[in-house]
Amino acid sequence: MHAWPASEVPALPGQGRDLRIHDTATGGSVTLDPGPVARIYVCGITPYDATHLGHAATYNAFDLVQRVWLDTKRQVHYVQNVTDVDDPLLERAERDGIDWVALAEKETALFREDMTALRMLPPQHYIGAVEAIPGIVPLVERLRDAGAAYELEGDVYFSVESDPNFGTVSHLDAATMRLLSAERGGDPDRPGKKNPLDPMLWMAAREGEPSWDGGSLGRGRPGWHIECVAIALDHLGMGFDVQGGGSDLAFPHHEMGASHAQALTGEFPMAKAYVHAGMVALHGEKMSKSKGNLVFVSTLRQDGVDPAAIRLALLAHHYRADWEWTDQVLEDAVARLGRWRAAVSRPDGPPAEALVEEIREALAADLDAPAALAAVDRWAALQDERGGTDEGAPGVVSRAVDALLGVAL
Ligand code: 5CA
Ligand code: ZN
Repeated sequence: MHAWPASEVPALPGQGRDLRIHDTATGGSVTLDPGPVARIYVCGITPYDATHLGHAATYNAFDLVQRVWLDTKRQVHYVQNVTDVDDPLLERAERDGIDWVALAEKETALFREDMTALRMLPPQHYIGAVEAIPGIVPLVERLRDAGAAYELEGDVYFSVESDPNFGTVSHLDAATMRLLSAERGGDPDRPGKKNPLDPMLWMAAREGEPSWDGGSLGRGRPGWHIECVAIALDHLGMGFDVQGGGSDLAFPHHEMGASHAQALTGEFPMAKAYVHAGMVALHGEKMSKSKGNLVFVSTLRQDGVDPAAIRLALLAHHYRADWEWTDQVLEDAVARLGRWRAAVSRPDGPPAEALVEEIREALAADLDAPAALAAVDRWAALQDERGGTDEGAPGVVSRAVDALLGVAL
């Protein structure tokens, strides 16, 4: 699949900082030390509805990760998937009486537009589940042949007991895992499974549903977790730097994915850090396509809201916090954008070097975007109150805000 166009990332004077980030697996902060090419996999959308502010907040967090790396003059190898066949997509297409392929294409196209407008850097490999199937089938066959997977009425399940490190991403107790598994696409109550938590790797063809040739597995379609593993291993290999997603993906999705990969390769861990963004709520509840309490990026854009203001609204919250979208959040962001634009529209101003360092320091410390915004606010206030004599300083600030925060002033 094609991704979306990249906005340019200006180079900044001085030295970028290495990223310290919270890793769900260790429960603490890790300083990442990627080689010259940092490797990141971020779980993509299931395209059955438009991009909402919760999605955008999560992608914003991983965009910042990349901007910090780029500032250290590293290259970034970024991979993202599109879950373009799965139960929720098929169910929505059925409910609305439309073709599931057309629905997925339409929503993926809108996602690309939203990401472009928000200046999110595109992945080098943007891969759909359907196009990944030829790579998924041999992985499932290998897991089965190694005894890490088993068949149940034609479906193939992964045996969580085959990975000695199962549980080390999310560290949840058995009861919580069972509950979350039922809520998030698993089937813990299906009779005949070796362990209720075992996730499906390959679903045998169902009447009226799309299916693909699965070689010795028979016709069917892939499970959700193996989709991301196949794509990540194909394009990044084991031991990549960051696997990212919202906190609702820690279990079962990232836990199961790590186990699949570890059982396949005998290596540990799949990712050096598992990084999770908090959940954005609307009217007191997590924004979710299934509940329908959504504010879409595309609706705001159509209403004439500047995408830079949407981005500032996201950046005003720490990526790990759960927070609530309100009209006030957007109004504050619009006002801030106005203040910043006025401050950089003069040829000279207060010195910019210290501000660039403050933004770098804030982001390197577990992506503290709110602290970065506060630093820019202080510079803009100084410019407004007293101005400054540093020629070109506003240009430096403008480039730093663009390069490190993805906001074009
Ligand atoms: N296709 C899978 C991942 S392989 C999936 O979870 N798709 S999704 O469309 O449901 O979500 C896309 C991303 O947005 C995921 O990282 C998810 O954790 C995140 N996300 C979903 N809802 C919210 C929310 N309310 N707040 C923050 N992030 C969210
Ligand atoms: Zn995923």
